[in-house]
Formats: sequence, C-alpha cells, structure tokens
Amino acid sequence: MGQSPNTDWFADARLGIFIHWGIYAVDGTSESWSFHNRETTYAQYMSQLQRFDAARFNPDAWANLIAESGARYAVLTTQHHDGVALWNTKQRTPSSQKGLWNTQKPLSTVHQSPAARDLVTPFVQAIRSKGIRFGAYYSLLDWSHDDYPGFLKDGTRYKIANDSLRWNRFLQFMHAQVEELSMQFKPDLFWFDGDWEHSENEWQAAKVRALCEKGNPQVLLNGRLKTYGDYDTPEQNMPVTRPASKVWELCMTINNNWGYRPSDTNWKTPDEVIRIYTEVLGMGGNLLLDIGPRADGTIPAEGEQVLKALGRWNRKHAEAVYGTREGLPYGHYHGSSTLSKDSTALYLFIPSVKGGNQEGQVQVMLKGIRNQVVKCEVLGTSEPIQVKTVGKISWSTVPGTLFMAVPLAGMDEHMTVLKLQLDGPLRLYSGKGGFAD
Ligand code: FHN
Repeated sequence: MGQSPNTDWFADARLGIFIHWGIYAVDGTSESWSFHNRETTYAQYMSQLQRFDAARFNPDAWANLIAESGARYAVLTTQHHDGVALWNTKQRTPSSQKGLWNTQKPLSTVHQSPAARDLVTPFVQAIRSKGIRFGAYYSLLDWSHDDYPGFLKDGTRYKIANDSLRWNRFLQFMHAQVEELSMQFKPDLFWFDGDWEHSENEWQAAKVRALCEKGNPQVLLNGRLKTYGDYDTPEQNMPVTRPASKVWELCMTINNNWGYRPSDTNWKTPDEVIRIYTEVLGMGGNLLLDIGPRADGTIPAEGEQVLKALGRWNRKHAEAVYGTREGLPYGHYHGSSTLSKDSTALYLFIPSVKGGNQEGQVQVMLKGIRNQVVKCEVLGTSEPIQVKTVGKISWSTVPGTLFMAVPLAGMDEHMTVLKLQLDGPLRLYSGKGGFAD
C-alpha cells in the first residue's frame, strides 16, 4: 500500500465528516444493500428516485456544521453501490429493467429525480470556501449497470472470463466517471469502496489511480483500490493494534447505519464518540465520522448534536488535536495521548468522571519519561498542575514515576486534556525497572 504522495495535510487533519446521501434516504432503507440483499425489490428501491427532491438542501448549512465540528475534510458519496450519481455525469447506465428510469439519460439525481440538479458541485464549493478539503466517495462496483456482473446477492449477470468485452464496456463507463470526478472536482481525496468484488487487474487499478491523479497529482486514495490506496481504512471496528500504513483512518457511523434510517435510534453519545476519537488520535489515526442526511437535505438533530459537541471539544483542545501525532506507546500511561509534531509537548486524555464528588481529584500516573516537565496544565483552564516525582534513585539513570493530581472541578464534561510541556523532544525509558538502563 502507498504510492507515497504527501500525506501531511491528512495526518494533521485528524477529523473528517463522511456523508452518505442518496435516494435510499427517501424510504429510510439501507443504502444499496436493501435491494442487493433482497430486503426490498429493485423496482421498489429505484422508485425512490422519483421522490428524491433535495428540497431543503443547503450546502452552506452543511459546510457550517462541518466547520463547527472541527473537521478539516469531508467525504461525500458521489455514487454508492446503487449506481445513482449525485453529480452531472455524462455516462449512461444501460439497464435491461424497463421503466425504472429513463435509460436514454444518465442515472443521476440531475436527470432522473425531482432534485433535478447536480448536488456535488455546490457542496464542494461550500466546504472549500471554508477551507475544508473535499473527498469523493465513489463505489467501484455498480449493481445497477447491466454490464456489471454483480446485482443481487445470490446471482451474477455473467462471468468476466466468459465475456471480457462486456466487462470492458463497464470498465470504460467506470473509468470515465472517475475521470469526470477527477477533472471536475479535483478531489483532495478519492474514497473508493466496493473493491472486494474484483481483483486489482480486473479493476485496472493502476489506470484508476492515474485518472485520479490527472485532476490532482497530489490526490490521496483511501485503502480500497486494492494495493493502489495510500492508507488503511478500518470500518466501524476499532483497531486494537495500530494499522500498518503511515497514516490511517477509522470510518464510523453515529448510529448503526451510514445513510438516513429513522428506524435506527442507536445513537452514540458525544461522550462515546469523543472517547473513540481520542483513542484513534492516540493511535495516530483520523476519525471519519458519518452523517446520513434526509432526502430533503436536512440533517437529523442527533447527528448534528454530536458534531456540535465534538466541535466544542475540538476548539477547547485544538492544540492536542490538530497537527499532533500518535502518543505514548503502551505501558507509559493508562489511557490515550498525543504528541506535538516535535514531541516536546505531551497531551494526556483523561476520561470524564460523572456524578463524582466535584471536590475530588483524579490521580494521573506516568512512567518512563526521561524529560523534565517544564510545565503541566489542564487545557482550557489556567490552573497549573503540580508534578510529583516518586521512586527516583539519584544515582540511577532510570526515571522516576510522575503523579499529577487533576482537580475534578476543572475537568471537561467529556474528556479532559492534561498538557505536559517537556524540556525537549520526548525521551522514553522502556526498560524493566532495574538500577540502570
Ligand atoms: O457497503 C458499503 C457501506 O454501505 C458503506 O458505504 C461503507 C462505508 O465505509 N462502505 C461499504 C462497506 O465496506
């Protein structure tokens, strides 16, 4: 993995907002999978096209919310596995299913839905005007395209080995769409999905990558174009061990679903999201947090609240977040942490204590820090924190153990950050505790 483009902006960004928006929001059914898995018929699923109006879509309001969350990039589904484009694609999708849409025109919200417009362009303009980078989610697989082998879960239209001409027709279509996105929007990031259905050779992944670079030679690709991506993209499941790529990203929903599903009320709380977020930061990753707008373009309040809570927390703790790198390795601190790029500042994340005695303290313990701590403070308060060193043997090179008592009264409602300013770049002791190193 990794064609080694410059990943600095991505490493610094730390938070992105993922947006799954498509016709599936009309009935609140699962994005593309509902027909693929035969939970609904294809005809019923595609009938949502006729009712997708984006009537209250306000790209500036979306951009304001994304900016308020503190995210530095946003990834929009330009086309999910159902093959419905949100931009003004010129490519037509052949279909043997008559009457579901006008096959003389492209399968897009522009040509086939009452929204009757390109929804990607105004979104890209709105976020870029706020300095937020644009990621184009694009599904390589397209279950609506007659020349694509896959359709419903238990069947296939044909085998590539038996009809390479047909597969090549699909490739032409897919490559042309990627080129359109690349040239029209010059995405900072291409976020591919669905690569699992075919091999690198079958997708012609090298060509897909070249098409992405045509619009923006510095483009980054997520890790779903087989080996042609730039970074690992775990989904929903929290890694326990840091993924191998230099930069990485956890993509995660706020409830259980990617798209708008009113039946899904299993919302994560701001506390849970911030806990996951800081865990990811400490492992050197980014969080790509998903929202699923309604078909009219409004954003459910539960998602909005989480984004706003994240924003408040990010603003207060910005220096522990943006531009930082992964924190202490396992064993030094029982929790997550980040380090400034030059590693002279250490940020320890301390989970909130709910319902406790507000006059109490949390004892933070830190092992194996060779540096002198020049200053220790709780971010967002002006209160200095005493650092007490215990167990230091004067004639041994092994550092002592540090204790810091953080008053509950000054703690953040979600996650407190303790900043330790060091006397220079971090120097760690990771030995077994003998008298010498
Ligand atoms: O099948 C999709 C799913 O609908 C959603 O888009 C997620 C987002 O990462 N990706 C796929 C599954 O990996």
